[in-house]
Amino acid sequence: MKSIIKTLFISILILSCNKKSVEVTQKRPNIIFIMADDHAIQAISAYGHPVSKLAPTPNLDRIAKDGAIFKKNYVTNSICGPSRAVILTGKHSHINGFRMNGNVFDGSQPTFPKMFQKAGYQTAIIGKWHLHGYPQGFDHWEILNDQGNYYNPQFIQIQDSIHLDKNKIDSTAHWSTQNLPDTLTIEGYATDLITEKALDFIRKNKDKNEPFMMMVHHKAPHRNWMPAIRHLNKYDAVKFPIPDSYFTNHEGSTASKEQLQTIYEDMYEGHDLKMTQEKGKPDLAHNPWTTDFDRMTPEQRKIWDKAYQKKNDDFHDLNLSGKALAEWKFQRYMQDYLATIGAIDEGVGKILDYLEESGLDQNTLIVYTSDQGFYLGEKGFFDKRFMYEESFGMPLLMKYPKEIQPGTVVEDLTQNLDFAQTFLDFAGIEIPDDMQGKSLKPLLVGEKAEGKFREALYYHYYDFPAFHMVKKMYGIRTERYKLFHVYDDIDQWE
Ligand code: SGN
Ligand code: CA
Repeated sequence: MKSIIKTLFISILILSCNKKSVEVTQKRPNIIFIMADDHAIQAISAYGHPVSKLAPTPNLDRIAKDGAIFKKNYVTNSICGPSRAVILTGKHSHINGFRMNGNVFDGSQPTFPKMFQKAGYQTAIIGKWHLHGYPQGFDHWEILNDQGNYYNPQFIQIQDSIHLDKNKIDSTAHWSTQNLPDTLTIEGYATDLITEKALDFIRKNKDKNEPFMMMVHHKAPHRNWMPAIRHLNKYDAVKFPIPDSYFTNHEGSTASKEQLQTIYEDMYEGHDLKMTQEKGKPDLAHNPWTTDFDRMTPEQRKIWDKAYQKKNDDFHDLNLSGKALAEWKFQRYMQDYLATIGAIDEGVGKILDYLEESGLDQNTLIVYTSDQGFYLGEKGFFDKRFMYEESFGMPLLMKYPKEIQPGTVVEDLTQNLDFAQTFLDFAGIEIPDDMQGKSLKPLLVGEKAEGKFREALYYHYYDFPAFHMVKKMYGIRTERYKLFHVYDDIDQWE
């Protein structure tokens, strides 16, 4: 009798322990972090900008509608690699060491994916990495070669490292992006391939006991804005509103006067604007980099040329110059830029649909953002780097039905610096003291403390002299004011 009671007691104990551990693992949300490259706030219809009304993003808007939209989210340093390093570490550029694109990320430092991995999550990164050195803290990674290509891109996985210089394969490896074998090329369109790889990862992990944390990093809508085959004529018939500041003379800003990122002065007519040399022929105008077009298969190239032929021929007939040409270039830029977002929106839709069908949506925090903001012709610009709102601002949408009320609008000052802490907080993983952001969870679950969430934001851009020649600047933004100092090359406050 005594031993029966003992067995019974032990069985109950084991059962209740198992139940508890199941509950604990189930409680921890999956995290899907989707980040585009250079996706402007103006180009997400949930934000309501006139441009986005002509090129809506219904699937991205689903995240905002069913979850939260951040209206004042900002980057700490408006350039690709640095933004990614801040997101991974929760630390400013001068602390994580990655100040500009050419730097090498010190992969041995603590990052939030490493913390998730240690806490038992399955972790993955798919798509653009751009930090040089191999990703660490991920159970699975498939990264684009450097900036990646729109058509038939190359993906590198851990097993492919044998193709690279063995001496350089360590935590701070700056791998050569030259001479990668053709075997790494996957035929298809980058955005679609990344979406499919992300769906594969979810399918493989959906029934596992451990939750997953996956980072999905698109190449689009990065320069040189090559839309998917099915979207080559998507916006041909649309006239986008030209910003009032398109022809500004940059009064009071030497840095703005001296940049090299003006649509009508600095874009390459072939590479960026896909303009042809003469009517009736597909040969591109001046084109310093042909690689993006050379990567296409002959079939892809044929469809591409056919899709652009009429619009390019029409352009030659117009015989434009001066202001009219500058305005034509704006329209071509917008049509291509926004068409590349078409495939992102569709891909996000596929992921949202799959989460809903599989029932995973309830326990998944899904995030959509971009590595920084971008100019769509404001001040005549494309690209980013400045501390003006268009490139300093960063879109941010989050959905997690269990804890975030649909239609949540966050107006507080937030930053990419906060992402790591936010994800750790939602997953119940300890947040290291030396991270410099703040968890955004209280703003999302209605537990905001009295007073301002944050008094001010700090910004610092270091990448000069470099592509586009935007000078170094640091600054501060509060709810009401912004002040920045352009230094090194000149000494000017704005
Ligand atoms: C490339 C682009 C630039 C862009 C940088 C950085 N030129 O050099 O226009 O500013 O990347 O972008 S391209 O024609 O080669 O695409 S970032 O998003 O990676 O920081
Ligand atoms: Ca970028």
